[in-house]
Amino acid sequence: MAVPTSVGAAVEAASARYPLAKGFRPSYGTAGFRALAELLDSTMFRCGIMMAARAIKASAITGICITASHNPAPDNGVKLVEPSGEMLCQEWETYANDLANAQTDSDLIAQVASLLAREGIAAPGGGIVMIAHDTRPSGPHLAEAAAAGVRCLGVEPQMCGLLTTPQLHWMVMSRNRGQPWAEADYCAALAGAYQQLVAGTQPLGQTLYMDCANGVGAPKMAALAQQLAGAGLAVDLRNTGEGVLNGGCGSDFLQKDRQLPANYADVPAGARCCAVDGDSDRLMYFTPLADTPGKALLFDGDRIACLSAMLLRDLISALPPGAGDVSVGIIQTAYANGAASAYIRDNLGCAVEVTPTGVKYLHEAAHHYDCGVYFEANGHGTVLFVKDFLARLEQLAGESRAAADLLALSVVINQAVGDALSGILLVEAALRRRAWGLDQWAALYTDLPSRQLKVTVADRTVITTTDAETRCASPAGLQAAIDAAVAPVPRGRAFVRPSGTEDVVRVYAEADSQEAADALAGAVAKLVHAQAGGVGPAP
Ligand code: NG1
Ligand code: ZN
Repeated sequence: MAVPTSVGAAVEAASARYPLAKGFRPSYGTAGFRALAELLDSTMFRCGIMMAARAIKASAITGICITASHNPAPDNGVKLVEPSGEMLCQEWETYANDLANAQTDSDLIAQVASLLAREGIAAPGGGIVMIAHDTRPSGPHLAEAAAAGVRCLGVEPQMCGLLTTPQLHWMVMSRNRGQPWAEADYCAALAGAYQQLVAGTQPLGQTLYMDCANGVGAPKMAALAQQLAGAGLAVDLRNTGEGVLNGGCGSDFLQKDRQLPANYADVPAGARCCAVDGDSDRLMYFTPLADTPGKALLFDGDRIACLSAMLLRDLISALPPGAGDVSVGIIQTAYANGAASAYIRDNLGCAVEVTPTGVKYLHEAAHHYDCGVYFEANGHGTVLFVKDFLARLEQLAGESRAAADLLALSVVINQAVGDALSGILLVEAALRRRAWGLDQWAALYTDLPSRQLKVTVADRTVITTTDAETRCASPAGLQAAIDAAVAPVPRGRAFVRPSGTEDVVRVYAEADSQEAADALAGAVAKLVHAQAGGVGPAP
């Protein structure tokens, strides 16, 4: 397989500047590649080559976002954007791994040749790759490495600078659809649709305290908030970059520690607060607890899913008969709290579907419904509308406020990927339309106490799972042992799976009391350590 001479020469010339770090074996995980930033030059360069090929193949625009999301500041990573604005399709993940792991320049050229041949790409050129990064100091340099890769295929890299991950996805989606796609268009579209959704309702009246995780969400929410002036949404931005990215703040910190983030000491108990992660694709709401200072009551992705489903149900039930049947599905992972799943099934009467962890699976499943709501418990998710349903709504929008509002909802909530900024507008609109405070939202159901633990093992791939990761297929005997540990625990549930983003096995347990959940998680962690090659002392 011969690679076009110009491509081979360009790869060879540029690759020397972005060598594979010694001993580094990148692996495309749950959401792209992630590692210490200093290891990633070659990975970015090679992702640039691949996303250029993806753009040529589709005669369209693709995207590369340099971010390690909620990971610590010294890490970085990459999220890759399809022409549709969605995450890279799974068939191309293999190319990403093959390219990223090529050991020498000639291996790399051979891998590029093989990709081009398999995809039937005969000539370089065509398409655009949009490249953005989050606030990590390593971002601009790694974006340049990606751009160098893009140029090897004669494709134009477009440097977009600082963006949230979902903004880049939205821009790629909109641009390929021939719609206004600039960052200012994003703000205008979201703000305009939000105003439609809340028209005629009273502002909630209190300030929303937003923890920006010291990341890109801070400047981007500030820009969006300007467009929202007059819409009755007052936002007080905290952790806007003065501290460490994702350090002692952000949605991941809140979910894990259920502690108030840094710089919230003055925020009154009961106040409406939210937190995003380093690249603003995860969202948690929370409030300072009055009786346990320093602690927060969380409104996680499950609860956001419930609120979204309620808003959808309200609007769909108000549609005129011409709208026909509308299917609504809620997609969750095994990490969804059992109380949330029960509430959705029993009280909202919506279908609940469980997929493996990773938004790519949830996103795909959400396409099975006219309206597919998906949220991971960690706050990553969105609401997808199928095209045919949107077309029906457009026909009805002139005569039906509910149809117009559903259309507005499809604009407020990012149709490309989970988006914390658009999620904030969704939650705010849903609460405001019901004139609800956090109390009513909290009262929907009570979370079952849960506990997550990590176990380090020599090789986490010895653990394989089935049934959307709820059961362990190997090592033999582990699932039977977990079943035995769960059986006596009232409302007990537990599962284990290898992480796709960290070199650990994750353990999840829930039960009817915190003590029981902690004990069950501890017991299951011990089983994993004993039966799957635990490293270091037993948990
Ligand atoms: P892993 O490390 O595969 O569990 C974590 C999250 C996912 C997802 C990815 C990508 C949990 C338990 N897992 O994946 O939900 O968000 O990171 O960021 O929260
Ligand atoms: Zn993120």
